[in-house]
Amino acid sequence: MLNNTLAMLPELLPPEASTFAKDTDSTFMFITWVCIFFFVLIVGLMTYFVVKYKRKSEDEVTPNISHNLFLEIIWSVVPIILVLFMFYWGYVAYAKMMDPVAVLGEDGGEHIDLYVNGKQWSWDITYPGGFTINSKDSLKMKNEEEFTWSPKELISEGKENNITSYMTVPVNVPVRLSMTSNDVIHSFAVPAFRIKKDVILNRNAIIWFKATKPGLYIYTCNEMCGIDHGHMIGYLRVVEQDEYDKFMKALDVPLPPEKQWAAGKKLYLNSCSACHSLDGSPRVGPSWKGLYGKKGHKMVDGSTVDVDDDYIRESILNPNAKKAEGFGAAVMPIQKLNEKQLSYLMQFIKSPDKDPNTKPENK
Ligand code: HEC
Ligand SMILES: [Cu+2]
Repeated sequence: MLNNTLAMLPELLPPEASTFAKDTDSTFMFITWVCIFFFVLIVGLMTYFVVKYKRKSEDEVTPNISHNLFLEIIWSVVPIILVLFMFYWGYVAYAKMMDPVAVLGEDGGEHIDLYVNGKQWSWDITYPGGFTINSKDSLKMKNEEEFTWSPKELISEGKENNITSYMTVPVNVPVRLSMTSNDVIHSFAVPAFRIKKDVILNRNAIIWFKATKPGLYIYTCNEMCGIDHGHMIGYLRVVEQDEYDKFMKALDVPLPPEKQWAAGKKLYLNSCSACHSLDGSPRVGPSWKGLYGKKGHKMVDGSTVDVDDDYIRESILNPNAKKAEGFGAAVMPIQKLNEKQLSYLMQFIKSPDKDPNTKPENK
């Protein structure tokens, strides 16, 4: 009851919109009430003593009290127990945030992977399928009219509030954010979800959440990262599943041709380069140097193939169907790629040294 009264004070706490919010808030409320209790007790007693033991006459002498063992034990042991209890409570809530099982449930289940890129000074959000929404082309989508919300209105409202980034997730579905930074340390925080994690160059920070209430929330950068740090605010829309599906469909516009090879290269660097070199040296798998178009490419079973689109496609989708000579024992893991990603990768594999779309330099 008291908790509710306190939480009703305007803006003291943001809405509770994720599965983590309750635990964080109960810890926070417990600590707040302990503080209030001791504040009242200490300041109250102090005021009372000030009045009661005020010097009554000029020659009154302060009695010399050295200590009181009983009181000292009480005021040491009680706070220790309280603080340990706060630690335990907070730790249990924190451990849940770090443990995917707590979000996904024992039997695993589906989740959504989003990629978050912090940079001075905005956030880029990359959705499954490789479509990135950044501050420049926020919500540039087809079929806008199909939505129950208006992307255009959201953006114009966002602009007024210095919003530079937009994220959309479905309600009640676990979401995993893989986050990294292009430059300095940022920190990704969603107050309504009670989540926050530092985002650091060359590191991949993971955070999970499950939103529980549809609505419009904000995310911010919580690490002072430069002059426009305050502009790293984004709108986070939590929507019903069918609305999310519509949104993903609307995002499903292929990259312009001049960006496809570069997207393929990025996929290569992220997912394939550990096992495939471009310079002819074998790694876990064969090098891609001179691979495309090769005639009579030898397989472990003695057969040969001509390397064309179909062979590459099969090698990626069903890696163990045909194995290149010399790599019979090595296993290529199945790659989860969609059609668009496959076509970008294909362009890169065909011409790993050079983007065929770039015009020859006239020197
Ligand atoms: C863990 C290591 C590993 C990763 C990661 C990996 N591969 Fe492979 N790949 C292999 C191995 C081993 C082979 C050869 C055996 C086979 O075909 O299964 C191979 C073969 C291939 C071939 C056929 C090459 C040839 O000379 O016949 C293609 C094409 C290929 N991989 C594409 C990819 C793509 C695209 C990715 C990234 C999306 C990728 N691989 C990621 C290990 C890997
Ligand atoms: Cu920042």
